[in-house]
Amino acid sequence: MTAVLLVNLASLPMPGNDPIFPIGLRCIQDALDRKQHRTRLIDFVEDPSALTDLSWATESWDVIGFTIRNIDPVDLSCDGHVPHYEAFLARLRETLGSRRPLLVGGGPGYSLFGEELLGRLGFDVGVVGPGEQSMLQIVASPQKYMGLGRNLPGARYQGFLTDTLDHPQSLLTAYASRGGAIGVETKRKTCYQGCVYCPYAYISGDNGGDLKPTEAIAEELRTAYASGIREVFFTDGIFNSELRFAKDVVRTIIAADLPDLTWSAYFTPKPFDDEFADLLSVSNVGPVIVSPDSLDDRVMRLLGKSFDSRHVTRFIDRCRQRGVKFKVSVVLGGPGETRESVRATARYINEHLESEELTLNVGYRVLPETDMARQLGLENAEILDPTFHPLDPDLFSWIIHDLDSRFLVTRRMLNLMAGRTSSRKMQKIPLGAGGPAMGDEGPEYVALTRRMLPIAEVRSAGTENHVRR
Ligand code: B12
Ligand code: SF4
Repeated sequence: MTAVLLVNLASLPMPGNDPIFPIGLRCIQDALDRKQHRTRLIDFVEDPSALTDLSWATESWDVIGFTIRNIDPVDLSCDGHVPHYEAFLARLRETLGSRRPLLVGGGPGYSLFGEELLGRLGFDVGVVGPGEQSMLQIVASPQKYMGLGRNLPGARYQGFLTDTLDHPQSLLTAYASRGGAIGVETKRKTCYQGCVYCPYAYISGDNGGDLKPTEAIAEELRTAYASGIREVFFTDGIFNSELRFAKDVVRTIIAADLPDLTWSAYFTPKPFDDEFADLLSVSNVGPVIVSPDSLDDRVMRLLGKSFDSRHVTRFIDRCRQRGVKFKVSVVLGGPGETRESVRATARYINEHLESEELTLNVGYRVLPETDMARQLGLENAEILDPTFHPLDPDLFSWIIHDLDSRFLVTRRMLNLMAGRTSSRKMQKIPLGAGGPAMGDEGPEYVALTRRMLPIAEVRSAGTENHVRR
């Protein structure tokens, strides 16, 4: 039996971070518990005092695992989280003194920048991708991994198909009281689409294409419901990428008959048929979220979308006919965005959507292992700080000019203004630094970046380095 402490770094108070239930770390803990290891999970939402008093770290732990969910909030106006992780790890090391448990990193954000974070945070070993199997391997003989300085690939985990998660009541209550949804997985199967900015296939690693048996999904929903959870988010990259299975899951939700339980997920408008829309309409689904990102067909193609604006219109019609609530997510300022494409997207929005049906953002975060990073010729180390695809500085004015006034509500206007201000202050990574880049008509730089100082330097410089949304 190994003593393993698991720390949810995603629950640290950081500007732009609004913590959500730590589903990934709970998967790791559940796998370890089933093999009779001694575990404890530290979460600063559940126990805020654990942030000031780090004495929990000084018990006799063999291994300390850290989950890093987000690198930054993927928002033009927000700072990155990495300096906060560094500052916390420095404090923790100080508290540990001469004690030397094995330090292990993992999580979706960690997986993206595994090599960079391993060094910067001083972990002995990390896991890129689904972590249960590798973590079991590590805790079986921690000494083998001490000072390894390398990441292990994640691996398929058989327990995903057989086990159901039963989360600790106090952790559930802490997050339920904040009003957010808890995550539930239905499958470990990489999305078949190839959006140029999307790193999901890389993060998911070797996920074997496993579909969770619907009985296990029902069991997990019932258990969470019994603990007071009334909102669930299915964490699949795309919930209905396997339409037949998605229908089975929705039938399972309906059959579970859990009054007031609402749920949501990321959907795609294709495949999406009448039968699926019928099922959704009686399943108490919350907003059905689709992400065409643009509503200009040329830009959608450049983004790598496998559907076009006609599919979005059919999706909207199906939802409206059945009173199913939906949200269309649009992110302007990506590859090929021009004055005309912004006009076309705004025209579509004006003609088809109500204000509350639109999620609007500006700026594409360039992430590792994506076509976008490759097209811009940027290395991972260059994009650890918040880094965005080049965008025309006039983009913000075009949006305000083109959208009907009913879409220009205060919150959206504030976001646009914050984005404009931040993008003007960001540094430009010059052409040549990253390779081929934009061609003749593109801007004179490869990407916009917000270079982050270590927290200690920010404080000693006496500056407020954080722009809040
Ligand atoms: C579902 C999802 C959401 C849902 C979450 C719903 C919920 N209540 O859980 C919603 C829509 C709310 C959401 C919001 C956001 N998300 Co999100 N989300 C995802 C998504 C698609 C799946 C995450 C998930 O839960 N997977 C299932 C769990 C079980 O897997 P997991 O957490 O990865 O854990 C496994 C491994 O990572 C590993 N592991 C985890 N911890 C540890 C620890 C150790 C020690 C080890 C060894 C292994 C290990 O093992 C686990 C089990 O196999 C990912 C993309 C992806 N494909 O991963 C993005 C992703 C995690 N999100 C991301 C971001 C940025 C956000 C937002 C900031 C977006 C925004 N601007 O609002 C917010 C932040 C929310 C928050 N406060 O943390 C980024 C994070 C990386 C980054 N760029 O910084 C991702 C990777 C997507 C992307 N754009 O690249 N998100
Ligand atoms: S549809 Fe979603 S999950 Fe699939 S590649 Fe595109 S952005 Fe990624």
